[in-house]
Amino acid sequence: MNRLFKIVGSLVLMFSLFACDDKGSGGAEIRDYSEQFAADNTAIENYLKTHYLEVTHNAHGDVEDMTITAIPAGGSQVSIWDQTTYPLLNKTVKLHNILYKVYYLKTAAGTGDAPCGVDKLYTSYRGTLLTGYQFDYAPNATEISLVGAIKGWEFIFPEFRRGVTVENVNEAGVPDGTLRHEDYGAGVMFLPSGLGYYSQYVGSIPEYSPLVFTFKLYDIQFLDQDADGVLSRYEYGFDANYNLIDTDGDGIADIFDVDDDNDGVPTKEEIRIPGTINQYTYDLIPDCSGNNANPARLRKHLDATCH
Ligand SMILES: [Ca+2]
Ligand SMILES: [Ca+2]
Ligand SMILES: [Ca+2]
Ligand SMILES: [Ca+2]
Repeated sequence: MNRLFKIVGSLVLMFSLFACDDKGSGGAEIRDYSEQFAADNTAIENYLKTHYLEVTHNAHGDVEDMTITAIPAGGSQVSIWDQTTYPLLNKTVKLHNILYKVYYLKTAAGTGDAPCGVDKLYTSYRGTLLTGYQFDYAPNATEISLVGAIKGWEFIFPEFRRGVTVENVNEAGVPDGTLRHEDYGAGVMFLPSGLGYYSQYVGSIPEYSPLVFTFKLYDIQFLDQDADGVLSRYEYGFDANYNLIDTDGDGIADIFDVDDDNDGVPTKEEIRIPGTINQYTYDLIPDCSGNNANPARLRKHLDATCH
């Protein structure tokens, strides 16, 4: 009897250990992603219809600050949902086997390159809950790797462009070694909890919290996740089913695949300039016929018929 109890007891313990993956930090069952997204989307749309956005600009015309406030009773402010100065946009992305609709808006598009979803950023940002509670604030350029960031950042930052970095000059017109950012992209993203922390209680963010971020995209560092010589920005993208591009269909997305066309020759070898140890820049990688001028060509590292 005593032994049986012990066995049952350890089975219960084992079950609880294995069941941890299905529980949130509060110990409750993890909620269904689809149902939670529907609830979050309703809450976000209500927020957009009951809050207004104020944007200030600096002397150069760049976005300085973005503030979101609840429209007071009887107030004449135009909601984020109804205003047309900064059109409300949305993007469809796939995660957790469901499609998420993510609202965002641009207060400035930026003039430079866009990052891809796995690059490194220099950004300033403010994070709040739908209640207005501010849980994070980084007023100065902060280095963020999108790979380690919440998923909403990976999906929305590529819609924005960086600006330029300019060196300040002193009164005599001599560069003083300090830098400023100009012409950068800026905006607001409204993330369902599934693209944030979901069932985790993180810092002062309760479980299942939709998150609002205002942000500026100052600069980007382009990365090559799989070290194959092709920057991730040229390998990152989504197909018609919202999956990461996987040229050879082996289940490893191009950004992580060292042999993108599965012809047995690693990409880093295929893009080597014959007779040298150097690789072609992406612009000059030829197709199987040797052509390197046709912009629509299929580059040889993506074509299994040659290497
Ligand atoms: Ca790569
Ligand atoms: Ca692949
Ligand atoms: Ca190959
Ligand atoms: Ca090939």
